[in-house]
Amino acid sequence: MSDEPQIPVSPDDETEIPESHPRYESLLTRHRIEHGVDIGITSRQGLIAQGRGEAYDYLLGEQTIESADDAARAAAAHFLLADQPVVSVNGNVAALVPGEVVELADATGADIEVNLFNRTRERMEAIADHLREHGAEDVKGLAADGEIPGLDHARAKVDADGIGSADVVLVPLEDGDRAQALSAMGKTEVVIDLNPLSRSAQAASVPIVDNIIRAVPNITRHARELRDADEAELRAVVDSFDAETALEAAERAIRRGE
Ligand code: PTJ
Repeated sequence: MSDEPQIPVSPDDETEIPESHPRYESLLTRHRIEHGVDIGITSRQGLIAQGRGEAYDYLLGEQTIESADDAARAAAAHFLLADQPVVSVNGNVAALVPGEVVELADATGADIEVNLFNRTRERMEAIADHLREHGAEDVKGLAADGEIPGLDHARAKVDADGIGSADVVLVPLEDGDRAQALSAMGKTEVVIDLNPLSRSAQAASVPIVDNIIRAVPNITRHARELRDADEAELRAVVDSFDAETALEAAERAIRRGE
């Protein structure tokens, strides 16, 4: 019999993956995505997206590199400075970090909005329910009474009082055209994407090149640390971050292991 752990069938059994396993985090992540597909919140394409992300994570050493930590701190400062920050949630995000998204929203006063590429009423509702089960009080996205100009697919549908009027939006794990369209609307965009060359990462004001399962709790940790900072301190954190430098550092880490 192999030494590999048996992958459990439900997140309730996550403890069946021994934490000592060298690929514990990766196995846990796969398991959550698989479960997300089983319960109808993650699309099958989400499995492919996860595989792509994993390859980059492997090359990063499955750790948060320094430039990603700087980016997470800048993201936290942006959230705390914002009038109306929103965390956008798709099927992968809902499967991987539902509770962590709720904690981030609580720590920063952000709204949570479901926004899907493969949008169906059933998936929208299942994701909103899943987030509520993890403690979310108000989940936006179902009104869909606003629109992001210049996009001809379902991701253009937003809530007018959510992403539609937000000044800072966290956009994790997606392809780049919405990221670019949100930038064109003048919004500050924080992107989480393990691929520093993706269009979303390239379009972001703050690209966080890290696995979402590490990045979201890390933004929350920084937000809690910065909670008592005044506006000048928060602006200094924002101003000291340079997106291009962070993307170059991530690419070097991936290509050359630096
Ligand atoms: O739920 P839906 O219908 O909105 O669809 C969501 C997916 C993810 C299927 C859709 O947005 C998609 O196809 O995305 P892409 O074009 O595959 O892009 C996903 C990006 O996220 C890629 O650049 C991956 O490298 C990256 N990625 C994947 N998993 C992770 C990740 N980045 C951070 N953490 C991860 N765990």
